[in-house]
Amino acid sequence: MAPKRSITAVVAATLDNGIGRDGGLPWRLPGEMKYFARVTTGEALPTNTHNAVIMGRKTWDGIPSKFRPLKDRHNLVVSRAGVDVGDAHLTTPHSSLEAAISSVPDTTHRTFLIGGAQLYNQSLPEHVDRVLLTRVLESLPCDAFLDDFTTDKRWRRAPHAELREWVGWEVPEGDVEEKGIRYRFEMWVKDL
Ligand code: FOL
Repeated sequence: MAPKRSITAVVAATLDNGIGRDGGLPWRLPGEMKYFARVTTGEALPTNTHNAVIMGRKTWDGIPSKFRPLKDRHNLVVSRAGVDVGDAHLTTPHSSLEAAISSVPDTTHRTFLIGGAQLYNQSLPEHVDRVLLTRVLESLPCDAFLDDFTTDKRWRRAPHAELREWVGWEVPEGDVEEKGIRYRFEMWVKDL
C-alpha cells in the first residue's frame, strides 16, 4: 500500500469564514492571487514534475477562462455529473474527491485542494493535513462559507517561520493591505 498522500488546502476566508460570492471570489486582490499562484505552482521543480490542484466543478467554472486550466499545474476537476474540461493539457475530470486523490500522478510534487466550499468542508476533517489560510480581516458579503476548522483541537496555527520554510521563500508577516482590504498569510497544521 502506497503511503497516504499529504494534501494542503489553500483558501482565503473572511473573519466570518466567507470564501465566495455569486460563483466567484468576494474580492479582487491581485497580490493575494499572486501568492496563490506562486505557492500552488511551486518553484524549481524537476523537469516533468508538477504540483497538482484538485478543485470542484463550480470552482473550475469560477476561474476566468483565460487562466483556465491553471498553468504549470496538473488540474483535477471533481464533478459527479461529469465536466467538460476541454482537451486542455494536464487537466482531467474525476467523479469524486477520492477518485481525484487516487489519480494524482506519481510525478506530482505537492497536492493542493483549492476549493470550493463543498470540497473544503468535506476534505478538511479527513484528507487535509495542512491549510494555507489567507485570513481576510474584514466582513464582506459572501454566499459560500468554510466550516470553522480552527477551533478543532487537532489543528494548530504554525509560527510564521514554519510557513516561510514550507513554501521556500519569504512571505510577508503580519497584516498586508491591498485596495483597502487587510489580510494575513497563515498556515495551519494537523499534527496527528
Ligand atoms: N486561495 C487563496 N489564498 N486565494 C484565492 O484567491 C483562492 N482562490 C481559489 C482557491 N484558493 C484560493 C479559487 N479561485 C484563479 C481564479 C480563481 C480561483 C483560483 C485561481 C486564477 O485565475 N489564478 C491564476 C492567477 C492569475 C493571476 O496572476 O491573476 C493562477 O495562475 O493561479
